[in-house]
This record gives sequence, structure tokens and C-alpha cells, in this order.
Amino acid sequence: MDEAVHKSPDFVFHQEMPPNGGPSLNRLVEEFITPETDFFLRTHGNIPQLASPTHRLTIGGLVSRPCQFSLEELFERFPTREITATLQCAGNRRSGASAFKQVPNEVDWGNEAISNAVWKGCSLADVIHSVGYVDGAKHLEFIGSDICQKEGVQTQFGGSIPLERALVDDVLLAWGMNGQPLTLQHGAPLRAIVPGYIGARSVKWLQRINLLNAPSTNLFHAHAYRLFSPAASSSDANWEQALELGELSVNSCICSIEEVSDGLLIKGYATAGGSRCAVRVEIGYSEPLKWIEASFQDPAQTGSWRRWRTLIPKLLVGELICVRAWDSAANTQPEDPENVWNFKGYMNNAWHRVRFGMPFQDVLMAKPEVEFYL
Ligand SMILES: Nc1nc2c(c(=O)[nH]1)N[C@H]1C(S)=C(S)[C@@H](COP(=O)(O)O)O[C@H]1N2
Ligand SMILES: [Mo]
Repeated sequence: MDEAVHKSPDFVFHQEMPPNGGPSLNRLVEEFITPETDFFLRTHGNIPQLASPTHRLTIGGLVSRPCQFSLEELFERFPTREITATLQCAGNRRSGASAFKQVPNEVDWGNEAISNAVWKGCSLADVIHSVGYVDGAKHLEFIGSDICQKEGVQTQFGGSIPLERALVDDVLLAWGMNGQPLTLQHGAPLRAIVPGYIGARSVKWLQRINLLNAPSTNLFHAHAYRLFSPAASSSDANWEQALELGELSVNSCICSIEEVSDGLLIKGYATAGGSRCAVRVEIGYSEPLKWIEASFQDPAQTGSWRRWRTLIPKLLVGELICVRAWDSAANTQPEDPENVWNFKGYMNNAWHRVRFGMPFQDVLMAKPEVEFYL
């Protein structure tokens, strides 16, 4: 394991090199703000050991004045801002998709590739306005300092967002997390935070920003994080035509089921992408499904998840429990993973289904279309 990795004893690693893992599901929804040692970790390469005093952020491409900033300069020249934002990997819930049909060569995330934190930094918009940009600048690319192996070549991790999105003041260049300095494992000394977008755009160990007239050609933008139809396969994939992922979609998951005196207490989270919020969560149980509305524990706030809970009657072992959410634009989740399956296993937001009282992994094999645990 990389020596920069410091996680809780019950953190679940899917992979040690590069380190990828998330908190146990019970713990995931215990708190609105995820403690740093529980926050899910997604890395594609090494964890660079960058020193804050000497680190420089270089800004170039279609800008009026290409320049470099030290952290101290960013801190002194621009107002400091704090925002609460949930990061969610596009591969969150891949295991639900891969239970339906195999997704080769990808981290088999359950529901835990998501966490919520308070980020401190300055607005990217302030920095970009200060350097200015020229006609034709349409996209803003972030490049990290880490070195990753991809398609047989070594490359830095990077990706872009539309300039229009980059200029909204909730996009941060962050140096703090949960009231502490950002840690190496989460991108110190500087990372991007893009609320409402797939986690991959919140680039860690930020080294460069480039303004471009077209989306990034970095391999992690051009040959990853694109959405293909269920019928496409890796051998016939047309990467240029595939949908470029950006905003997250509406999603919800069951994270814990507890037997209490008057029934089963079900807890989980719901999310929405862009500037939307999750506004309704329904839990279905038994067959045929009976639906009841869950109550939110957290306020509706753009960029943040909302944990929910509900009490349902006692069930027999093996009975079905599922969840679906709606967002503020009236989008809701598709019923089956079959409709959203793609060979990269991104953006699975099918209804999350579990069977009461069944150990997660064993029964998953026996009946592949649903997940089980408790
Ligand atoms: N430089 C760099 N930035 C990165 C990554 C990476 O591997 N390298 N992973 C991305 C992905 S895919 C996700 S989901 C988030 C995860 O952030 P976290 O590890 O702080 O949870 O970081 C993103 N930023
Ligand atoms: Mo990700």
C-alpha cells in the first residue's frame, strides 16, 4: 500500500496498487460530512509527494496572460470560499451492473464510491477572470501531477469541463477538506472540486489548467468516462461519438437495514447531478412491491447528497427491498440495470435492490439480477 494512504480500519479496499476503496456501508451514511479517513479513495496512478511551498499551478492555453501561482498567491489574491460537495465516481454501483453482465477490467465498486466533504479553497472563476481568456476558449482542462499507465503508455490524469461550468463560483481550487489541510491521498496540495459532475473531473494534485477550444484529449477524458449504449463493446467502441460524461444523474442506494422493535429501519443516500437536488425517495418492499416515501435527514442543497431513512414492516428472509429517487427536474431512475448496462460500467442508476437477511456476496452469485446483504 502507498505510504500516503491512511484510512479507517474497516475501510474496504478493492485494490491496493493503485489504492481504491471506500467506507463500510453502515458507516457511509452515519454522518452528513464523511470523515477524511472514511472518504472513498479513487486513484489511477501514483500518489505524488508534492510540497506545498514549492508547488506551482500553471495556467495556459487560450488565456490572455499565461501564468503560474504558488498556493500562497492563490490564498492571498483571491477570496477564500468553503463549500459542501459530494464526490461520486462514475463507476459507483458498477457491481450492480456487473451482476447483470460482466464489466471487465474495472474496479467493481458497490455503493461506496461516494462521500461528502466541506472543501476550502478559492473559486476557479476568480482565478480565470484574473488571467483572462481569449475568443474561442470553450473548455477548461485540469491536469494532475500523477503518472498513470493507460493503454500501454504513461500519462498524467486529466479531463475537462465546459468553460461555462468552470466559471460558476462553486467550482473550487481546494487546499482544505473538513477543516483541515487537504491530505496527500485526497489531492494535496491542490485539487479541483466540480460539484454535480462525475468525480473524475475533480482532478487531484492539480498541476496545470489549460483553456481549450475543444474537450480535453487527455486519455482519461477521450478514452474513458464516456457512455456507450448497452449494445456497444470495447472492440467496436467509437470513443469520439460516445457521450462525454459530465453531470451526474439521479441515483439512490440502500446502505443499511436494521431490525428494530416495530419493523426494519432502512437507511441510504440519494443524489442528483448538475444543479439539481434529490427531492423524493421511495422504498418498495415485498412482491408485488408496496411503495412508501422515505424521509430526508439532510436539506436539499445543490451539489450535496441527502441521506434518507424509513421504517418498513418486518419481512421474511429473502424478501425484496428496493429504492428509487426523483430529482428536482422530475428525472427518476430506470428500473433495471439491463437498460443502463455499458461495457465500462458507468452511471448505473437502476433501482437498487437487495434481499432481506441475505449475505451480500454469496446470494449475489445465486441470483445475479439483484444484490443482497444485511
Ligand atoms: N490526479 C488525479 N485526480 C483524480 C483521480 C486520479 O486518479 N488522479 N481520480 C478521479 C476520480 S475517477 C474520482 S472519482 C475522484 C475521487 O476523489 P477522491 O479519491 O478524493 O475520493 O478523483 C478524481 N481525481
Ligand atoms: Mo471516478
